[in-house]
Order: sequence, then C-alpha cells, then structure tokens
Amino acid sequence: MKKLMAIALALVMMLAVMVPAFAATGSWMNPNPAYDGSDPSIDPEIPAANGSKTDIITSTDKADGTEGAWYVVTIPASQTIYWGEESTEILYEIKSQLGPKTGVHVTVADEDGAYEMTDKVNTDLAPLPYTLAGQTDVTTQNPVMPNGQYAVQVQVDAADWEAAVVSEYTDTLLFTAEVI
Ligand SMILES: [Ca+2]
Repeated sequence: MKKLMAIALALVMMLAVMVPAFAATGSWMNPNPAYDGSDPSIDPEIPAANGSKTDIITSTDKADGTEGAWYVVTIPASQTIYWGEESTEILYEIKSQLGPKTGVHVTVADEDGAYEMTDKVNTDLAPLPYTLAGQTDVTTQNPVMPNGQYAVQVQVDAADWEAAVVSEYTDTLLFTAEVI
C-alpha cells in the first residue's frame, strides 16, 4: 500500500511538472487526475507521442504591416538621340519579388499618341517623326526577378533626318507598369 502511494505520488508529481508545458496551447493537456470532463477544450486522450504541435507559417506582409511583394522599374530620365542616328537604344530594368504566378507587365509608348519630336522653341519647324521598336510590351515570366534588362529603340528614318532643320527636337515616352 505504501509502495502504491509512492507510485501514485510520483505520477501526480510528474503530471504536475508536465501539464504546464502544454497548457499554453489551450487545445489539450495531459489528463488531470481531477479532470471531470466539464471543459470541452481539454481532450482527455493522451496523445500517442505525448507532444503537441505548432504550425509555423510565413505572412506575405512584413512586421511593420507593409507588403512583402514589390517591384521596381528603372528608366532613364532622358535619352540623347545623336543627329542622324537611325536607331537609338533606351535601356530599362525590371526587378521584382512577387507572389506565385504573377509578373510585371511593362509597356512603352508615346505619351500623347503622336510619334514625332518637335522643337519646343522654334515651333514653326516641321516635327521629326519616329517609331518605337524592341521590347515595348514586356511581361516578366518569373515572380522573382533579381535584375531583368530590357531595351526599346527610337528609330528615325534617314530620309526624315535629311529633310530636317538641325535643331533640338523632343518628345516624351510613357512607361507603364502593373502586376498581372
Ligand atoms: Ca508625342
């Protein structure tokens, strides 16, 4: 009898040590000798492995509440076109870290729909027409783009150069970007 008491006491002490370790989950704990079934959140079954689980899961938000996903399209503020050059390259860059099955869609076009450079000072001069070629409509194929390099070309026909008064002609290109 004394031995039984000692075992029972040891068991109670063990349980006393073990219960607080799992009580924090709130979903189950080792059976308490005094458990009467009144709390449905306590599972009276002893789990086979005598352990409980914590799932770890990443958030798409950062700790400060901002989104983890981002993209940056880098374009030149201006591009010199040397007199007589029939094709001038404009380089741009796309970097991104986005969610699954997404990419960055970038388009390049004339801002106002009129593909011609004009002299803003000498407004009587005839405009210099041009076209855009190359990567004017790009969708990145990988959500994670460490460094994507792209290029469009401003093309001016030789005949249009030859017909133009030598001056400074300008126009504005519009880059648009969206996640798709
Ligand atoms: Ca224009």
